[in-house]
Amino acid sequence: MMNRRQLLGASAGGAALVSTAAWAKTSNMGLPEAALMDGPSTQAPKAPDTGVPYNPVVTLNGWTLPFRMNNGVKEFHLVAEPVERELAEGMTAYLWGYNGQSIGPTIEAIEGDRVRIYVTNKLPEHTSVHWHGLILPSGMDGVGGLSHPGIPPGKTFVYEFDLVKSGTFMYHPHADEMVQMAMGMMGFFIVHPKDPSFMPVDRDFLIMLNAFDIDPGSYVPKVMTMTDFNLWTWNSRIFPDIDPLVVSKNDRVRVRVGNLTMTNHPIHMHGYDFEVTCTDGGWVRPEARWPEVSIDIPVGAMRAYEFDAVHLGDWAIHCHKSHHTMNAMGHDVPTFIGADKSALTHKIRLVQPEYMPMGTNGMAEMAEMAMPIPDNTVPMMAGWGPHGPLEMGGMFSVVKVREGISAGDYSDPGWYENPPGTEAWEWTGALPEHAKAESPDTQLNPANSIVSDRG
Ligand SMILES: [Cu+2]
Repeated sequence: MMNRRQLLGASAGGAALVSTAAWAKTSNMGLPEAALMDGPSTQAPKAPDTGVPYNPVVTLNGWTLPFRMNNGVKEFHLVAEPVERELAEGMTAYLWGYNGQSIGPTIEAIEGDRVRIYVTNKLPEHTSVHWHGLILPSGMDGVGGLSHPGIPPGKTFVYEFDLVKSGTFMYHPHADEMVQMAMGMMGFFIVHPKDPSFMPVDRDFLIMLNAFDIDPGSYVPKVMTMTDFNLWTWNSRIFPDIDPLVVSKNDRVRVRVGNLTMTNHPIHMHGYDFEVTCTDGGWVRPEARWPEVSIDIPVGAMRAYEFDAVHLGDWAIHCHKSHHTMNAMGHDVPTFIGADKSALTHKIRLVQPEYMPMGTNGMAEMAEMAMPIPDNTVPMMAGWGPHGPLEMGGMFSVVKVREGISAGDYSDPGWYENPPGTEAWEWTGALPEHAKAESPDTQLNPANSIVSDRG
């Protein structure tokens, strides 16, 4: 079993596993230690020190739950509790999660393992844990009131079952589900094949799609929201603070994506075509796979895809619903494209001299503007790349494929430098008549050409 010190040594980022005296006490009474994570940085994968070898998964901005062996049973301890999660630098949310964070820690085990999972409820209401996609006895399925009574506040229940198949699964409450999932309670459950030669990969990334509705300046999600969320997150984290997917050239890479929001998300990755190789129902047989560059992740489902990382570069990976790559301030804003707001701006400035009209030439100016924003929120589209603003937020990250990255190294290699002659350049020669604009202003605003009285 890995002890706390070994885990600290294995962690990659600034965050560290911490433990509390309270848990040391319960540990003496026979429960496994309930590890706690205090920050949002991606933790280095945990290579197994027992059983058959497997290549551990990497939970972006997350971590893997330690376990102990007890007479051949793999024991874990989840604690359902209120947590503070940094969604991005400058924005913290008061969520519910597991073991100190939302999303909860990833559970990793091996096909054929028997697992015993202690679940302690430190929430103010009952909860349960449903093991999504796993084949198990009915009474272990975690539907509060159906499989077993809800776990009352302050109590610990024990789930125990055999992992009869490998694959990509998740866990979440099945008790006051609307509230508990809107508050951030969810995690991955990855079961590695007992045959290490079955579909091995070099890098195995986990992304859980989730969403919150948190007003700028506030901290607690509005749990009644059904569709109109304003923060679209991966593993309870938003771009530009979602860590990159760091890959060494020629690695075989798997990306596993789960969706616990109320809408589908077409996940699009640039630079590659890939094949869907696994769903939460199991592995896809080779003859049943087909090529894609976007994969729609339905609500309450998981998809894993694989590719060989042969193309060097910085490749965007994002949800293709463009509103899902925006942060909180991108909503409820009227469209002004082509509108002449100069007269209105003049009037507003008489009473509000700092007023800035926005959106006339599109909204990209929002990304560059250093506009004051309320406490505890983030700009609508924020990330900066090597060539300027990315104008992205929410569900976006970058796959960084480089030569010679060591196995197990997930540290950010910085921006890719395009080799000479391989980057789009500015044409400075003559233009055909139709392509010429009278001035940059009319070029940007077709509507201006029909506004005859523009000043
Ligand atoms: Cu989306």
